[in-house]
Amino acid sequence: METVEAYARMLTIRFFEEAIERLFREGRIMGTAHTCIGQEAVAVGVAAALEPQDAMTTTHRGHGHFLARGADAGRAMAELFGREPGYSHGRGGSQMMMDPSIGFYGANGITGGSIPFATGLALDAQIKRTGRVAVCFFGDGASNQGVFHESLNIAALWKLPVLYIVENNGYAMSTATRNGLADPRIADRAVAYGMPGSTVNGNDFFAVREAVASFAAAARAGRGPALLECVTYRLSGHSRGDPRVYRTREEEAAAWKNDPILLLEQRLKSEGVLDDAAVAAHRQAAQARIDEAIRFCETSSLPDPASLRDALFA
Ligand SMILES: Cc1ncc(C[n+]2csc(CCOP(=O)(O)OP(=O)(O)O)c2C)c(N)n1
Ligand SMILES: [Mg+2]
Repeated sequence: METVEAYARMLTIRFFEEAIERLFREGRIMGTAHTCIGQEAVAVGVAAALEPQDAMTTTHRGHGHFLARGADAGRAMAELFGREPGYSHGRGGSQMMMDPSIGFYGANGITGGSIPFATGLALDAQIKRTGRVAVCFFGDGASNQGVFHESLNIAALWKLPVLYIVENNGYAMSTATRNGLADPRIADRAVAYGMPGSTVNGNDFFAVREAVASFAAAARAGRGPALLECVTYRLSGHSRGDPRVYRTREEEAAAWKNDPILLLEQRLKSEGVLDDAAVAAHRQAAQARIDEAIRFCETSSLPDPASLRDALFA
């Protein structure tokens, strides 16, 4: 993915998430959602380093990963609106989106739930020799789940082509990482399984893309899995309506200074890739894509009640 395209995708994610938060406040969408404002460079940095045949799984905070992978913003938003064109025909909502045609094997409401899925996808790739690499996202909180350790062990043992991307965004719900992790350096856990692990600035698109490209090349060459820790900050609340009483507004203001979109804009401007007018035009175009997505949702039909029992397996 070209850098300017990556920048445009980060803007789409940002404005998508801001729109979702606004639509909830206005009572125009139901349920809940976990937005990823502040974490866009992780999503796009990872997606930019992958090949079309690669596979991705995500978490409860997955809109950004899905859009980074190439999902249609209108159809993703339609899922939140409960409309028929949504990725799960409006039946699932925020945490139930997938599209295997773009190598996206789903969000997951179970903390850590995406980790074994990606491990299984990597086993499939290894057995069938497809050259595919599987990538999963999960949070700092999820890295304490037993399934994290089970998955990394088997993936290392069998040299599976899977990349474990932990988004260390400072919090698991209201628990700050300093209160939830015995050792805050999550990447160091890779040592226990004899796989490479490293930590990058997750707000730096280039750092993320470079690290993933190198780990993906090794995995594709049969050298097995890796653990990449992307240190970032969840500028959003945990989920809809989070009053954020567990941290100060001063802390948030400091974190906004490291907004990954601003950092990328500064870099692209300093390198002469974009000027102020181009930045404004990109921002306007991304906002127009989101406004169009909302219009699409509001004019789309709701699922037919007669189809209520379709795709039920219980
Ligand atoms: C198995 C399980 N336990 C608890 C929860 C409730 N829960 C939802 S999100 C979350 C925190 C996850 O934190 P982290 O992994 O850091 O991801 P982040 O929300 O920061 O993206 C928890 C505990 C859950 N969904 N699933
Ligand atoms: Mg977290």
